Amino acid sequence: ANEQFLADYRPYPFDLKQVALEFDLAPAATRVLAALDFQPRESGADLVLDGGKQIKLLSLTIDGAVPDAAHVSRDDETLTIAAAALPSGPFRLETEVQIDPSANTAFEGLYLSGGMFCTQCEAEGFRHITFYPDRPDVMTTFRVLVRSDQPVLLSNGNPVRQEPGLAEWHDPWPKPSYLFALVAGDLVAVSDHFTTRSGRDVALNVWVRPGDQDRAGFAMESLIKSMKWDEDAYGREYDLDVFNIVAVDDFNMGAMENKGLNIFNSKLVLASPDTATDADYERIESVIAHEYFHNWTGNRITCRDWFQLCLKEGLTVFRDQQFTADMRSAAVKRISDVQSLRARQFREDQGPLAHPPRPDHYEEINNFYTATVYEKGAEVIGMLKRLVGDDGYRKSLDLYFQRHDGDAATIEDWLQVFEDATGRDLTQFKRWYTDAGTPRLKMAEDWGDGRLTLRFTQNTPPTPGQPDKPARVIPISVGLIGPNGDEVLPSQILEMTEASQSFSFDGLGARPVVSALRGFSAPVILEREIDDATRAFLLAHDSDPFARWEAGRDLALSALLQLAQGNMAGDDYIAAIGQLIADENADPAFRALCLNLPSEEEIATRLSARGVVPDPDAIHAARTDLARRIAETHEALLSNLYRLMAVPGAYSPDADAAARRSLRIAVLGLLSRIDGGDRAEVLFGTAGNMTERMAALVCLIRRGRGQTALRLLEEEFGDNRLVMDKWFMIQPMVAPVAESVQIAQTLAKRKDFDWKNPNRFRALLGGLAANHAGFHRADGAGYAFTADWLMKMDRANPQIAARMSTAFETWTRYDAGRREKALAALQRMAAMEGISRNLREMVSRMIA
Ligand code: HT7
Ligand code: ZN
Repeated sequence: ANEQFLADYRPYPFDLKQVALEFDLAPAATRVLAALDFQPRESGADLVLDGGKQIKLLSLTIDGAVPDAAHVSRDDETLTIAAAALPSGPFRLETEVQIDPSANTAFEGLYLSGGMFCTQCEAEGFRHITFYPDRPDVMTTFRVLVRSDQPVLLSNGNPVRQEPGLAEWHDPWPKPSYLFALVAGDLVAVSDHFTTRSGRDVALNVWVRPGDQDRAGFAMESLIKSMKWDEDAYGREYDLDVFNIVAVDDFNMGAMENKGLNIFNSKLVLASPDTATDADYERIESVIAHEYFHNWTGNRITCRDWFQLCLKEGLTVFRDQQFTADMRSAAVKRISDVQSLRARQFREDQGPLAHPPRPDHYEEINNFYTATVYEKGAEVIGMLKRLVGDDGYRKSLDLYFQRHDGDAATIEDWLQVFEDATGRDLTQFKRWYTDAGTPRLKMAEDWGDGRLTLRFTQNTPPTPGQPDKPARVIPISVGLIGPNGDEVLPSQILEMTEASQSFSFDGLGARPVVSALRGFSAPVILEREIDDATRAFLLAHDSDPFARWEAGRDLALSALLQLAQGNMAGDDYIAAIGQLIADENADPAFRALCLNLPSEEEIATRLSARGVVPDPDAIHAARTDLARRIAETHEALLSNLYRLMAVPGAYSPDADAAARRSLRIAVLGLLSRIDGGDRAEVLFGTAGNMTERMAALVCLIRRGRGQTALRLLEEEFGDNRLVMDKWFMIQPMVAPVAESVQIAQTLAKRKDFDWKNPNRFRALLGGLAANHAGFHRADGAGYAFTADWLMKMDRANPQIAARMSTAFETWTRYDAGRREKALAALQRMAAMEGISRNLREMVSRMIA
């Protein structure tokens, strides 16, 4: 194993003063000339450069002279020049290498996507381009010359020269190699400009393939909003003359924040009403913002090493969440973020892949771009803000930018800034960064003589490598509601620091109802003794939208958990939800969130947290049954709402229209359980937007009536990759349990199942994995099918295979029969000859 440890960090023994690169682009034989100006920081150190074995070294000189061959050595991952061959002062290392972008199916380094050259260098892609100290704490300025017959030639920074067949770029901001980017292709731009608050005029371009221009306007609008927001909310201004965004079809993740040249998965740029859903639009807006915000939190201040990844990712996610909250509904955004945290991060934290936001060891860094690093990293910052207050947060961030601009920083630096700006001791708080696992927070109440006492105890179950968990600081936001529904104590933060701690409230007339963990003030699992009547009371009266939604959620879950274990339940929930449906004052998006039942995966997670082995088939049946009963009980109300929420006029992706559609779709989902799918069929045929057509399609497939709609969609959009990705995903995802694997198998045989394209692969395999009962089929067919494809993908693209292997991360919670089959699939992958480091690390952590 090639384990890396945080404790082994040593600074690089050379400063890199500047870099000049020259690219002669050719699909199978690209030449790269690199001139690196080094200055030794200590004497006697060998110069170790990262560089993969697929790089062909053509020449190497030091200050123009070829060193003695005995002083130059290579292994599979590095090139070393012995100290004996190096001058004691500054020197220039020049290399010429040849690489083959056309053979690069891993999409790391320089590769081809649809005939266009592009790069992906985070985390360690630059080492596939040339020999280099490929680590984030080596920062320098880059000058880049590109020769190619492609019409558009882009790199980081500002343009210096543009001629047919040649372009030169200079990036004045020192940066690590992971932020390097180059694009060469037949592209057209949607252009605009932005004037920064100090008056700098910035040219903005969103580059797409010819023909896609009319789907790039929303991305441009989102960019301009992001630039303005970062000035207003954080005082951060853009710092180059140009900001380029390029959309590419083959991309391992969502997008990449390369300095001045962001590269995006085309699904996060291209949108038109007939091809993209409201959720797509919202995601585009937030990812454009996320990558733009990295310019300060990631690029100007980067990470010292990859263990510090959450320094840039947690903070940038937190910032993009704030942005979306400001652009749309803050309450709805918070609820959706918590939903996705629970679905992805809590799931990770409760299984064999649990790790802290700042891990202290890894084998393959690409396996640590996780929900824990990103989403929990953002939650930790939210808690910090709650503890130091809005002013303290602003002061700390100002100090962070002032003190660390140009640095490769650490979590210690980050916390020190908060300590210095606010005077607070964050020693205990740091455990949120270093400890894995989701704390369980128990709350009990004592009442008497007008005094309410809340007794809290915290306990975090062991996670791999961390058996004992000391108590953490937990900010618990609490409000009290009187029996008539009025708030008797507005939200306040209780700061829990001990394993057990009590907080009292005096002078209360009547016993209030406690609204706890308002706004989801800490990423914990709250356990409290509460009956369904109190939950229904909170759902009706809580002034905190998150807590109100949570009460409804708990009510639904309480019913579903009973139903999944064969007991009758659900009447309280059905009655309470009826009141909410009828509440015309409530935001439609909020009502939609309350109407959507918890997913089967979430029900399974809750059951297993209570020590019950989840039965995927029973869970599926329970959820189907409850949805049908809601529809039967409230048919008249729902039908009325379905009509009322129709959005007249031309489609607009704005938050209000999207909110109405989201409620209408939630209602359709319920009504289609009892109308045989008739409304869905009408909507599919008449809707002028992809949001409603997709929602209708889901209902039709669920009713076994999806064939015509699927055929129509294929006829209309067969040559649109992004729509066809949806088409590939939805079928295995919504298919009845007994058919899901077979449907996936049939789809995988199609000519347009271009499996090397990450979006297409994720659509099909991710669609199946999202069908809880289908993936966890008792006969193990879901596991076997997935394992076969992961092994195939691993040979082409290890990053994608490893990421998708997380479908198995919950395998230990199921019954013995399923466990045996899942383990067999994992073992088959582990035994694969030539397995990548990426997949091997994931599989072995899951088996351990
Ligand atoms: N910082 C980036 C993370 C990333 C990535 C992006 C695309 C392809 C491969 C990648 N590896 C790591 C994206 C972000 O978080 O903003
Ligand atoms: Zn990011």
